[in-house]
Amino acid sequence: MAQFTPRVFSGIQPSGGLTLGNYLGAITKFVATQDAGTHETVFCMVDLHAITVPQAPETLRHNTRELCAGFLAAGIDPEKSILINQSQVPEHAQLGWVFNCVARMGWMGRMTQWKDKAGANAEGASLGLFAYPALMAADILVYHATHVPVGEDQKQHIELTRDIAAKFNHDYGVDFFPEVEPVIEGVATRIMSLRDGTRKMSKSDPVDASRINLTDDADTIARKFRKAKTDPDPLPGAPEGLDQRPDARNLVNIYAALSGASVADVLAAHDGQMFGHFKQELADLAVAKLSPVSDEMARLMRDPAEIDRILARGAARAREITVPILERTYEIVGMVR
Ligand code: AQP
Repeated sequence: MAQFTPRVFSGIQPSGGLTLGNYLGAITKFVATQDAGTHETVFCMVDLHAITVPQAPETLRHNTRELCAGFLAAGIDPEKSILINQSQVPEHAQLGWVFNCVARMGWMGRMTQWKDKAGANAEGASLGLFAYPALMAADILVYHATHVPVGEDQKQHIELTRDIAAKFNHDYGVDFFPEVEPVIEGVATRIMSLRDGTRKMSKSDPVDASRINLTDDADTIARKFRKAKTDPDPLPGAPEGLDQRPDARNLVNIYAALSGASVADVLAAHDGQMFGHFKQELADLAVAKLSPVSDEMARLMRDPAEIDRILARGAARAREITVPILERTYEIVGMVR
């Protein structure tokens, strides 16, 4: 087995503003991984993925810069990590094409995200939405990344990435692409909608009250938590008391993730409390944690040229890794170089 440099890759789509789900499920973990210093780290705004569903061009450009501001404000250091926008590193799309020819239609058709997003209208969905996981595999493997921190919803795509790497290696008789490992840890792997505890909190949910946006002000955050769906029972004293209570569980999970405490400790401290009171505490905690991040995002957004400079430099650093890996891939496949 070839030896690979321990390297982390992960990305977020600029398909809307950042949500509390992206923040807790992804960005805070990215920052922790970067700061641990055990792996090289590459973080990406995946704008090519965003256009698998319609995006207004100016909104996409704004969201991409705002997402970059979110990464920086949360603690991603562009000197320590490689911070990039996907379309500025063309090898992602180039390897994506090779992987379109490795992945099988049947594999793609089984992806739950495809089924959820295409819904009943698969005929009208874009080809890009169907092929999304092959491009995602390329995003990861064009860096020979070994670990991918993600939320629970992306686990199936990482498994597909492993299948694509294994099929490529097998078909061409090489040991070229690594077996990537998903890293799905902590209580925040799946933050749910504030309006329906059985659905994921999502930046493209048409109902704004279903999510906390990182750009929401303190009043909006408090109002959204106040109106969050719960049941009439008080908080239980132990995690088993949250069984069959998805909305209640979600709020407790969010509290635990924001405070750094375990779910058991949060429940022990709030045993028997009514949700009205708990929601107020949760809102205060969320505002205390998120407002420094959103203030810094707003500051960074006042200088978009600086954001563009950071992304250009990130792309140049990224290509030192991606160009040789793509060149070698083309050689293996039989392209004249
Ligand atoms: N609700 C969530 N809880 C925990 N983690 C989440 N992630 C997203 N939502 C939650 C994690 O954030 C990273 C980036 O996700 P993405 O933007 O690439 O796509 P997504 O998972 O499809 O996120 P959204 O917000 O739901 O976007 P849209 O609405 O455009 O589809 C991933 O690591 C993801 O697990």
